[in-house]
Amino acid sequence: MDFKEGQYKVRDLALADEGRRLIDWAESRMPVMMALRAKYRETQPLKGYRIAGCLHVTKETAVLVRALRDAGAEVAWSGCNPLSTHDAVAAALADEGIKMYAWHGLNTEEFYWCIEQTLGINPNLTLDDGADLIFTVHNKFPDLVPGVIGGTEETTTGVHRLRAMAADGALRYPVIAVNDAETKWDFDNVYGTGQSTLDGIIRATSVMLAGKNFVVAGFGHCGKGVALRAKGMGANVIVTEVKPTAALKATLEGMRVMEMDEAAAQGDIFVTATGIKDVIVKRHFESMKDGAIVCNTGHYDCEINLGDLESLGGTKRTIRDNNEEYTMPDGRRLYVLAQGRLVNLAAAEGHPSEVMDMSFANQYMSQLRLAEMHKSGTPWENKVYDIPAEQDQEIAMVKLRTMGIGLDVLTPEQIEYMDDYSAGT
Ligand code: 9W1
Repeated sequence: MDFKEGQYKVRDLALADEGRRLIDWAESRMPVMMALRAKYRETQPLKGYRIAGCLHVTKETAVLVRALRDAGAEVAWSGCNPLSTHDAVAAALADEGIKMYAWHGLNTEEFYWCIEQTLGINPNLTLDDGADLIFTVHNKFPDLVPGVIGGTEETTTGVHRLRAMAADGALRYPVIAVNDAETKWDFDNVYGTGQSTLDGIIRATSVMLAGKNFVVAGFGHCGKGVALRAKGMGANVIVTEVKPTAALKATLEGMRVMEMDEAAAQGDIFVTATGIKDVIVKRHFESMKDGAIVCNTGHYDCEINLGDLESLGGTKRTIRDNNEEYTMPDGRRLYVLAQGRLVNLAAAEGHPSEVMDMSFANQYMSQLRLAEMHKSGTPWENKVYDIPAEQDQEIAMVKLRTMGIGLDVLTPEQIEYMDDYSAGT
């Protein structure tokens, strides 16, 4: 471990060069962040601001960190998940002077120790993925609250909890809900999860998707992303659902919709993406075909009931990383990927950089908004704020421009026509 008091604690600083190459690669895929970084390097809107961040230490996050620093901020960072920290990335950022406290596989005590170290900069802005930093400031370091202008939160769960906190009058500084931006949740869930889930399945199995019966449980945003990508790879997609409108959408997308009890016997590959537990249980394992592959990209590891699978009394062996074979007493072999945990994170690398580009542009612009609010001298209320709708359009427009895609513009006559209510339709 490399530790310098008040500066960093990372696995191994010697990994910095490897980390820099990965971050440079991510930069080449994140044009919106790079445009924002170049723009605000000039005007330094974050000069004098101290940001404590708690978010997965990945090559994409490093691009966000560099952009915050280049806008003038002093930045201290910890990871928000014990397993998502990329040690080479952490080393590179520490080497660049970011106060970095993160390493892969730290325990719970170390996790909170890292968060507390970042609070040592006496932050006036917080940046969260899961709200651990906001909670730590509120519960353990209330003396810091008066100095904090506001915070930003990345996730659905975090935003939900912060809204509950605000409703109880317990939230003590304003927070912007980054998650609720359309350019965040819609693209993360559909295109991020869609690609990374297939990526994880392929890395763990090298299986061919074309011609397979590919069962997707749940046709929410994540399920839809997975189903569309699988279809594009030539699979026969079967969707299972509990919600009538979702089932109807899947049907009209050309997918077969049926009960899991029926799909279980037909599927070659199963992906759960429902957010609820016990989607695949004992009776499903009992009717699956020899060779069936089962994995989850939904809510943690409870969607596939592995206890049920173990209870069928077969034998188990590891085929390769993230791929375990269960041989049933009747000789059928079933394959479980990543032990039923999120296959897109465990067996692949999370969302592609191109998707994180937009999520992090929302984080970045929200931090700027908090600093602007502070400079204008009109403080906000202690509640959860939404991203302005114009910010979504702005981010999407920059993304399109960097992709070389042009848009038509409404003429004044067209706008007048749209708004006209004098002559009927
Ligand atoms: N976030 N940069 C694992 C990611 C764990 C993870 C998690 C992402 C990114 C969903 C954020 C093994 C990156 C992250 C790589 C990796 C997430 C949990 C990103 C996808 C969300 C619980 N949640 N995310 N890249 N681990 O992709 O910051 O590889």
